[in-house]
Amino acid sequence: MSDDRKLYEPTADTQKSADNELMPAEVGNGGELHQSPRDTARMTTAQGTPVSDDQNTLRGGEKGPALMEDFHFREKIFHFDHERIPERVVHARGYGAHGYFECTDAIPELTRASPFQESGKKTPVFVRFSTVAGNKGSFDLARDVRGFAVKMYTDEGNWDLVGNNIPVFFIQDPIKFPDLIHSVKAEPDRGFPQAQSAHDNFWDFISLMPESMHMIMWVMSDRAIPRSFRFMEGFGVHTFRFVNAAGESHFVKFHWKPKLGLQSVVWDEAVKINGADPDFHRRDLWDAIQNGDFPEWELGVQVFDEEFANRFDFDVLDATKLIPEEDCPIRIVGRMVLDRTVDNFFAETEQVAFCTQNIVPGIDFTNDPLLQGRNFSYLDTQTKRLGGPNFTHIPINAPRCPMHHFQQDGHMAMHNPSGRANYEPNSWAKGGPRADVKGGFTSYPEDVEGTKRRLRPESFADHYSQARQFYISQTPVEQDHIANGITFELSKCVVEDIRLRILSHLRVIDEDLAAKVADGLGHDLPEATKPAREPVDLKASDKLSILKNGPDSFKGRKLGILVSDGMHRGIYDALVDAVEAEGGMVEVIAPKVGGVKTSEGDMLPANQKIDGGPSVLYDAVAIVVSDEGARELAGMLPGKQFVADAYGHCKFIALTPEAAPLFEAAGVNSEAEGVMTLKKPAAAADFLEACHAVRVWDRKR
Ligand code: HDE
Repeated sequence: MSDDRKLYEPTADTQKSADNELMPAEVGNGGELHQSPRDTARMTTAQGTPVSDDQNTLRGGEKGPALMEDFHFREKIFHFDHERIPERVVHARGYGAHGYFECTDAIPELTRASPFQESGKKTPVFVRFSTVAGNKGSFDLARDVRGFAVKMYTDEGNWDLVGNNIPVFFIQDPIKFPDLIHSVKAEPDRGFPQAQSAHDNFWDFISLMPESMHMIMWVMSDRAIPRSFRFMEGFGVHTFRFVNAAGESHFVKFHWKPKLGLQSVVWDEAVKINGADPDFHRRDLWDAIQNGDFPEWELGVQVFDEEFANRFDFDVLDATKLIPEEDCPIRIVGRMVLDRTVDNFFAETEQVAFCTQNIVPGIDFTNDPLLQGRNFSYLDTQTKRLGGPNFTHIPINAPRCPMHHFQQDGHMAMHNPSGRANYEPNSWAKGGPRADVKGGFTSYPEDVEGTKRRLRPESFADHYSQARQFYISQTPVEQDHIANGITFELSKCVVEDIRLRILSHLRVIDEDLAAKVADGLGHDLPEATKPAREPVDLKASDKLSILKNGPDSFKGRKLGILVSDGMHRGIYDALVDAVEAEGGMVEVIAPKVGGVKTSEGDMLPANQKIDGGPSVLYDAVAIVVSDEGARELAGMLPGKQFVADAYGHCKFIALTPEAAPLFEAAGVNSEAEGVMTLKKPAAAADFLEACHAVRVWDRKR
């Protein structure tokens, strides 16, 4: 067996069956292209028989029929035919990476969970980000919730925190999940639209589900079109429990805060990115890690007790509600760094099986009904997807701590222990593992009582107050984006009644918002819905806005520099230096991918040809061209669009004076706010400084 095959097959270690020690194999060791023994190895069949010819099937005669005994051909085709496993029924499109969680503020007084016991302790993680609605091959910039699932390989088992980039959810009871997902996915008769909520079925369902209104505000905001995974928050959503060594419990909500700050794209950009680079988010994560710019998040916890829960305005078990940071502060307890791309997408990202029920001593569930429902669904779905109960034997899912139990057999069993004892209690000398009464996982002994019924608690009845709070917490620019998002989606609904029903909900959330959307649709405002419980006015919370929590440097962002033959080499170099000094990235776009001849006479290779590198792929752009280059680009549609889109998307734009004719052809005022003419290299630093503001929102308004 060659070295790299070892990554996905049991090693001697994983088979330490003699003492029932089930150790997993190591997964992956960096994405570098390197030669391994496999690259020079002799080809074999899966059975190990050497292959002499992999170009021609075995035939009876030169032009005769194929022969059944061609075991190499049959094995190869058979295996190919079985390459696909069912894609996830939701969150099918995703991208994962390895890294670690490091505790920075130990909290043994709150939890006995091993990752939090000492400052400086590192726990390996695998993280998978995803969209929800689209299929595995859909585009990255769909308007959608992003999954943010973290598997921590702790010393006492795997802890899966399967969260989203939005802190609340659409529904309160898990029995509605299949309906929600059916409604958002492609309509069953026609098989479209793909990865889009802008259609009748989704809005019909939502219009009949007032509990979804808070979540709708979030998914119609720019949270649903993040600039990259690296610029988005993550949330555990549900209220969980921390339990310490003395058995005392606190409630806890988990928050991931990106080190780079929050950043999203605008809707028109999202639509165009989907065409220009459907893999925009996965490429971004891959490139960042490969470049050594390791994405990082802080882990924050909101910890509170029964007393807080009882006096809080809403039920902390209701997943359609959040607890504002102003009401319960976040304590940062650690950081997560993603520093390794996968070696193989299928083996790791596709086969990783997150399960909400994977918790470890020190963490416990609460009675959030949604969480309780999820605890059934995830195990069930993994069994279907991965084909049997032994998916924990796949290296990406295997714990990195010892495992000892009496489970055996089943499809693809890799770890059956040796020896006679496969039951417990037994009286054999080598009798196998025994439960640890003191150290093992114990459920928090919460009192449970009540009548067996199907009901929605009265404390879950307010559906509009936090939707309104979210809306009033946004800047005017973000409020416009929400109104435009809803207007766009509803304009794709053919049935007028559906549009009107949503407007009647919006009136309860915010009259201005309802009026803007009604105007955008060309409808009169219908009567407001009668809510089950009248909303209350809550204080705005700055933490709910993206723009109030954005980046403050160019770190992790990308400048696109459009160049032509004869471009000013000195200004180009100064731009690159300024971006790199801040930890940003540069891409060069040129009329031809071979590159351009600079003012110094040397060749500058390009990363993109102009029609493959539109400005939507960059956070800011610079146009560094000669007179002739400007004229040439002015005659090309992609050249004009590069400038016009950057301007329309409120980006900071730098240009050399020679670029003016291109701006004229694109209909863009080269003296507008946020458009800077660089006459000499020293001006590059000022441009970068200006870019800290992320976008020139005022230019559009
Ligand atoms: Fe999931 N969800 N979900 N979900 N979910 C799945 O499990 C489900 C919910 C989330 O990268 C499935 O492995 C039910 C909330 C993420 O592999 C499935 C309910 C949140 C991922 C499932 C919810 C999530 C999933 C499909 C309502 C945020 C992707 C494939 C009670 C806190 C994980 C799979 C990955 C995946 C069920 C609601 C997040 C079918 C029944 C709320 C990030 O088991």
